[in-house]
Amino acid sequence: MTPQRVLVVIPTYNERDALPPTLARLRAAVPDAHVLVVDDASPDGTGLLADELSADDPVVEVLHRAGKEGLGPAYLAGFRHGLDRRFDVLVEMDADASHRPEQLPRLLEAVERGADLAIGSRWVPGGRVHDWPLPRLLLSRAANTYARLALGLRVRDATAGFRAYRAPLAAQLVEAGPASQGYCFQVDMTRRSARGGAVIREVPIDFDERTEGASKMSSAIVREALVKVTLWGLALRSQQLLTALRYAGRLVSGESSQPSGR
Ligand SMILES: Nc1nc2c(ncn2[C@@H]2O[C@H](COP(=O)(O)OP(=O)(O)O)[C@@H](O)[C@H]2O)c(=O)[nH]1
Ligand SMILES: [Mg+2]
Repeated sequence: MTPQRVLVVIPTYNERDALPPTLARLRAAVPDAHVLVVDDASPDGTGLLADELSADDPVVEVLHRAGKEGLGPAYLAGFRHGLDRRFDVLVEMDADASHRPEQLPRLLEAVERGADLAIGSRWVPGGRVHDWPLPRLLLSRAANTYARLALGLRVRDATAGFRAYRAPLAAQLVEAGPASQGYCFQVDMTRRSARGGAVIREVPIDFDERTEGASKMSSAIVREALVKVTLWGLALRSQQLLTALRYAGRLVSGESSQPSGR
């Protein structure tokens, strides 16, 4: 099998202190992977710092965006960049080392074994979260339970942000465009991948609380997720209802067109 060309897309917003150690760990753990930092004009100068890191390392590139537009648009822009350059696998990874770069090979192996989407999962056996405050743990569990129920997903960690997409699936998702700005982008991508029949594998990972910088999670992000997941769930249920009604209608008309035998 020919080695896969891998692009790790790292979105950044004010990650000046977190990015350099994460990048160093990633380069050491998976030296063949290329890296694209997607920075939304971070006021703390993360973009400039990323340019400096990129100048010292030919496999590191930086995509500068005009302003903070959210995680979804940043990832889709990064994927587009990678697809144009014919990468085989597009990886999502946070800048704050919450995702251990040393565990990326697990995801790449799952893709190599046939997955279209490998998800680094906190909520399958073997997955762990380290040092997260209780409210964040509860939020993640609640969001995943709601997403699974509302959207009929089998995935245990639909909000996970450590992922590897095979290029054809990434291309489909990029073409469809973003339906979400915040972190529900991850649920959206999971939902669309599952609906399109993609092979999805969850791989257990360790998720570490960040030690540098601050989380960009906000109440607006939670609100968007709640509204969007509910709307997607309602759309799915009405579609299922329509399909059931059509099926029932066909059965009834099929029966009535049968000779009665009398
Ligand atoms: N480019 C870009 N990156 C973002 C944006 N919001 C969050 N990020 C990045 O997405 C990753 C995850 O964000 P983080 O705040 O750590 O989320 P948390 O782990 O759920 O608390 C980090 O690398 C952030 O810098 C955004 O609007 N634009
Ligand atoms: Mg984080």
